Amino acid sequence: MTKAPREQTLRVTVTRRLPEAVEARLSELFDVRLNPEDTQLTPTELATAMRDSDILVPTVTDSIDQRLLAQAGERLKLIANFGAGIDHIDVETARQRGILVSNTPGVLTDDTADMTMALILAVPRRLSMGIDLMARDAWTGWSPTSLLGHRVTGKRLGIIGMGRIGQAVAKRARAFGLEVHYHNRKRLHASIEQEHGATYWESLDQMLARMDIISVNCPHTPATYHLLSARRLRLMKPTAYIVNTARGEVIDENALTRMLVKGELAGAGLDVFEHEPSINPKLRELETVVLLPHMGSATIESRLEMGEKVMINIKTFADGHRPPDQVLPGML
Ligand code: 8YV
Repeated sequence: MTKAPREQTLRVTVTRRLPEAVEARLSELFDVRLNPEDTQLTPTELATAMRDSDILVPTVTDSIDQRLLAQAGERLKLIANFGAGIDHIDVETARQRGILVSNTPGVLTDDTADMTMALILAVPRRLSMGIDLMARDAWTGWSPTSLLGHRVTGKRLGIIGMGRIGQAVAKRARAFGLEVHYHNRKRLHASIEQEHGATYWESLDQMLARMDIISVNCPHTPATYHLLSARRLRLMKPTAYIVNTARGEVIDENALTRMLVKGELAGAGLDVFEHEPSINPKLRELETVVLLPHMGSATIESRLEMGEKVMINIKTFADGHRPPDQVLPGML
């Protein structure tokens, strides 16, 4: 077990601004370096932080790769990520260097599932077109044939990744009368399938071909990079919709955009992108698409609870134990 330095002297560097209450508590507990300007640290600044700190608290916007980890100082012992996804951290290299990694699972499940559901409703019901019409003061009055979308109730939803968030989406989807289907690395226990009324598809290809709506809820790992490749996207029905609140890298964004432009898919709701904050500019021109700026877990409640988890992970580590949310290589 990696030995933690004495708590009072622990230097913790937080890469982005966090809610005031979290920063205040962190400052009471540790020798904290904050980032009040909230500007993303450059690789050089990150390297400095990793040289001079015992603990780093990064977010999804910091890429902690092999090259950076090679420059980490002897004193860096824990990377306590503020976030659930850890695809921006090279966990294996960290492990080799004796640096533990922890994350904040569970506390953003409901908020992310809510946002997924919001997109599942928004895309087929053309919410963004209605909002745009009102914002431009272009509404000329009700008409029986204007802004017609498609009914959500009764449609088949295929969830890719039936972990915490996938299951929380299933729960919501059922309440909206959707038929729940899923694909997962491992089949869930029969009692959980029953609880969600969910049908398991071992073959992702076969599920894709039969669904009306696909929701991506799996983590981004080497195995899920471009899981929805051009080939797989072409398996979907042209009337189908796709929603992604997980990670942009799971979908080949350019292939998806090309299909949406040609009308080979009915629409998409995207909260995450392959090269955030850049997006394929053609996506912005499409009426069939709802775009959000990675705000799936953006509630004050979730951010406070994420902060709470980060502090528990650091404190437990400082007390000489393994952080409760330690992430091991290949775990996600
Ligand atoms: C967080 C997320 O806001 O936790 C995650 O994996 O994708 C987001 O919802 C972000 O990661 C904070 O670092």
